[in-house]
Amino acid sequence: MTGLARAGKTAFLTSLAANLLAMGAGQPTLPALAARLGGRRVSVALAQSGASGVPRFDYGAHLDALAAEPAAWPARTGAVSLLALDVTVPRAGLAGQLPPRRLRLEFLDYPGEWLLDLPLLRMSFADWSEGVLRRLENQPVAKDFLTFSTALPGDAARDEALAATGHRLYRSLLHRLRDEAGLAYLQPGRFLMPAPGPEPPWIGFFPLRGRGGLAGLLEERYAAYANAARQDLLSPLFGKLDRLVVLADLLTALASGHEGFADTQAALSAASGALRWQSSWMESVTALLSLRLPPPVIGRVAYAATKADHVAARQRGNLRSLMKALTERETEMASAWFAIASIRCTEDAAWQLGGRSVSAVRGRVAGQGVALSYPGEVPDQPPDDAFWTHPFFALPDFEPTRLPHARRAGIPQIEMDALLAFLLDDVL
Ligand SMILES: Nc1nc2c(ncn2[C@@H]2O[C@H](COP(=O)(O)OP(=O)(O)OP(=O)(O)O)[C@@H](O)[C@H]2O)c(=O)[nH]1
Ligand SMILES: [Mg+2]
Repeated sequence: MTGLARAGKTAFLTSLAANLLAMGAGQPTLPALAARLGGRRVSVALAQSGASGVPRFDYGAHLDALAAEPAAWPARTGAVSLLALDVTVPRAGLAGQLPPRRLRLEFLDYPGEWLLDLPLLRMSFADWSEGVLRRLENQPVAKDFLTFSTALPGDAARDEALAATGHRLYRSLLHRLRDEAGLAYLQPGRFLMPAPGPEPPWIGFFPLRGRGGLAGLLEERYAAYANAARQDLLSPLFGKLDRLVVLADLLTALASGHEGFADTQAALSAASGALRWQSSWMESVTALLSLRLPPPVIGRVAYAATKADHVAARQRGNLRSLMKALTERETEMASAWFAIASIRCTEDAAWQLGGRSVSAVRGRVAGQGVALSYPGEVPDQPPDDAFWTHPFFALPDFEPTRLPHARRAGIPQIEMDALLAFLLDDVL
């Protein structure tokens, strides 16, 4: 399960665990999944960590924070973690007499920052630098870094201190672009979300044009970085992935304006473009390197626009279509698109706006109490220039809905049940 920063990954996993556990206890939390099961009653339990080397997704802490008074959204995630559930499913139809099927469902919270490293694996340092430097040209916050890098002559000598300075400036720029400008298409991802453990020396690079000694040093480091990213993909953890959920917060991207939306669009397209070749690429390389059978390849992908509770039901079809228009690729993977809310915080409400009735939503907004919101008409295609003359209104920060009984009754959601029914269809 992956998505760009703030896409709603932690909320998704927390709600998924709470709702599957509650479903196992007989609660009607995931109707579409229950329909797919056709009356079979599953049992669900959090799996023991055993000898796993990956940190566990802290389901209990996230749920407690959401259920507390006042409720808190999860904090920003700092590392990869794994949610593992043991599920027992009675068999359907004639096989009903056989013992039930035991499944281990493992969901990896894969940082979106790292997803954006995939395109680097097949891109040269020069091409990557060119693309990054061009995207930075119009960024006011990039001034310090660009002043530094344009002052460097194309044949600058190989110099560790210069490399260190450039790296520091570039890395702090990436942080500002993410945290202040709200951008997502930022590479390399491990500069923002470092891999666990001490930082290797080859991390110290930055984008640079030219053919001198310094560019050579940076190119070597870039290659070492790409190699490490490749090794991570080949590790048993990632080699075992066989289905994927990609989350994106398109509503916030729409509200952030033309440039912000273009950034999200570029990031999504780079990431889903990389996934298209990932399966065949991984298959052949692993098979060659280790002379063993290729690992299972990703066979199912669910793409979901998140936080769909910010718009009324009538608009969610458009949101789903927009997600599809942004990510659809020719691929052998079974793909489906959704507009979900992991934690539904609003209800639909009619609202008189400028003399006409619009379908709005009503929820509790931090510091304001209950408020109505209508951000605008969601486009079903990437918006044209005319759209940006009447931009979206800012989205309110809804407080998490009150969940005093989340542990027993689950968490109200939108379309997460349909997403799970698709994702698990073959194993059910
Ligand atoms: N209304 C609403 N808001 C949501 C929902 N899911 C997430 N949010 C909002 O989006 C924010 C980010 O959600 P997270 O689940 O922390 O996102 P993330 O992808 O894990 O973020 P990082 O770990 O920082 O990359 C939350 O703090 C909420 O404000 C939802 O289903 N409904
Ligand atoms: Mg998170």
